[in-house]
Amino acid sequence: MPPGPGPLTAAVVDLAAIAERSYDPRLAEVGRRCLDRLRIPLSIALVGRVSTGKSTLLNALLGRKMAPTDGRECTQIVYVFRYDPHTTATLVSRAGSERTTVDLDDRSRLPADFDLPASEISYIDVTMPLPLLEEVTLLDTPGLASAETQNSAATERMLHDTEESAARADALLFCVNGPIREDEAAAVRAFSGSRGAKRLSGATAIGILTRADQVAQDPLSSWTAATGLARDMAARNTELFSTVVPVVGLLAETAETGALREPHARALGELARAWSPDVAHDALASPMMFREEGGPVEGPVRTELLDLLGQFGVGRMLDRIRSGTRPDVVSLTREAAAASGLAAMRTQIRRSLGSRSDVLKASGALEELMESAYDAGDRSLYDAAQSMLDRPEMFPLKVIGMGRQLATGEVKPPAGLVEQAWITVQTGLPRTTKAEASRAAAEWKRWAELTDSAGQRLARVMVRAWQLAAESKSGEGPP
Ligand SMILES: Nc1nc2c(ncn2[C@@H]2O[C@H](COP(=O)(O)OP(=O)(O)O)[C@@H](O)[C@H]2O)c(=O)[nH]1
Ligand SMILES: [Mg+2]
Repeated sequence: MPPGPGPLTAAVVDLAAIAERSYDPRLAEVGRRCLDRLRIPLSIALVGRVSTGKSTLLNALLGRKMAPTDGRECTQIVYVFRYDPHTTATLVSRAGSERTTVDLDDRSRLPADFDLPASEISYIDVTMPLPLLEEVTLLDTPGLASAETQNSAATERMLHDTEESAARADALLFCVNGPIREDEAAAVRAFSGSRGAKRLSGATAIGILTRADQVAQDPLSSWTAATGLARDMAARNTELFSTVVPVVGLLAETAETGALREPHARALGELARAWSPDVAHDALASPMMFREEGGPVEGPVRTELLDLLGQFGVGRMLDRIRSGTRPDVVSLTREAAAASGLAAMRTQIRRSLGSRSDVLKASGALEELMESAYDAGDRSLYDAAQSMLDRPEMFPLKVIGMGRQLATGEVKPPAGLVEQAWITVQTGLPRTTKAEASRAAAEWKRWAELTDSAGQRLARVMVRAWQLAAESKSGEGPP
C-alpha cells in the first residue's frame, strides 16, 4: 500500500482547500466533503439491482457477516465500511447529521433495526481494523429497484441514496445476475441520467456477475455458463464495465466468514458416501428434492447446507469429497473458497482499480469540485482546476474524463477510433513505433476537423496518448 496520498490526489487536495475557504456556503461544503474524501483510501460502492447479492459479497470481502443480507427488510440504507484500529458503528441521521453509537450484538454484528426509521437515517458508519480497509473504503447501497417495483417513497429514497453514494465513490462494483435484461436496462438507464451515472463508465466500473451459481437452469453447470456469459457481457458492454467477473457470493461469504461448522462437514461426508453421483445430481435439481431425497442427514441440517452453500455449492462439495477431499471444516472451507471465484475477482479488482487508485481518487473529486465551482460561478477556482488539468502530469485524469465522454455518448468517434479510445481508458495504449503512433495521431487529427468541440477535446487527448505511447520506448519499435 502506498503511504499517503498519491501526487495527483495531493494536487486536488490543494484545490479542495481553496474551495473550502469559499464565501459560497455550498462550494465550501463541497470543498470540505472533497477533503474528507481525498483523505480516505479509494472508495468503492457496490451498486446494482436489489437482491443481486451485493451485501453477501461485501461480507465475503470483509470476512465477517456485518451487512444484513436478506432482501426483504434489509439494506434500506447506505453502510460505509472504513478503517480504524477499533470496531465501531455509528448512525448518522439525515437531519443535522447527528451521530449516535450503534451497539453491535454479542457476535459483533450490526443489528437489523435501529432507533430511527430508515427514512431518517443518512448512513451507518462502520469502522473495522481490517487490512483491506486500509486500502479501500467500501459502501453497501440499497440498490436500484427494478422497473416492476412500485415507485413508493421508500424505493425512491433507496434509489436516491444509491445514486448519491455512487456519485461520491471513486469507483463502482456494479452487480448483475445475468445479461442486462429489459427491466435491468431500465434501471441502468434511470441510473444513467443521475449524478451517480458519471461513475458508471468502463473507466471506473467493474461488472460483477454475482450469484453465478444460479445463471443456468442446472446448478451444476452454472459456473461454466457464468464464465462464458461474463466474457460476453464484458465484450458487449465496454462503455459500462472495464471487465465482468463471475463470483458465487454465497460460497465466498460462507468460506470467508468461517460459517461452515463440524456438523455441516460431517453431513456432507455422509451424503457423499450414501449418494451416487447420479442420485446427487437429481437431488440437487431443486431445494425441495434435496430435502426429500432418501438417505442420511436430517431435514434441518439439509436446509442449513442449502442456506450456506446453495445447490451448486453442495454439489461441488459432494464431488470434491468423492475425489478425495476430507470431509472436515478446514478442507471444505478451502474448497468453498476455491469454488466461489472470489480470489480471481479480488485480483481483477486490484488490477483494474487498485493500481489506479491515485488517478481515480483525484479524478472523482476534481470533477465534483469543477462542477460546483461552475455552478457557484467561481471562475477563478474553475480556471485553476482547468489549468491544473492541463499540466502534463495530470494527463491520466484527462484519460478518465475521456471514458466519461464516451460512456455518456457525449462523443461518438467512428469505428476503429472508438476502440482505440476505450483501450486507452481501460489499459492504456501499447508501446509502439514512432511511425505507427504518428499515423494513428494523424487519423485523430483528421477526425477532429469533422467533429464538435467535445469531440476535439477527446481527439487532443488521443493525439497526446499516442505521443506518449511512442515516447515510452524512445522511438524504437517493441522488442
Ligand atoms: N445461491 C446464491 N444465493 C445468493 C448469492 N448471493 C446472495 N444470495 C442470496 O440472495 C439474497 C439477496 O442477497 P443480498 O446480498 O442481500 O442482496 P443485495 O440486496 O444486493 O444486498 C439472499 O437471500 C442471499 O442469500 C449467491 O452467490 N448464490
Ligand atoms: Mg444489500
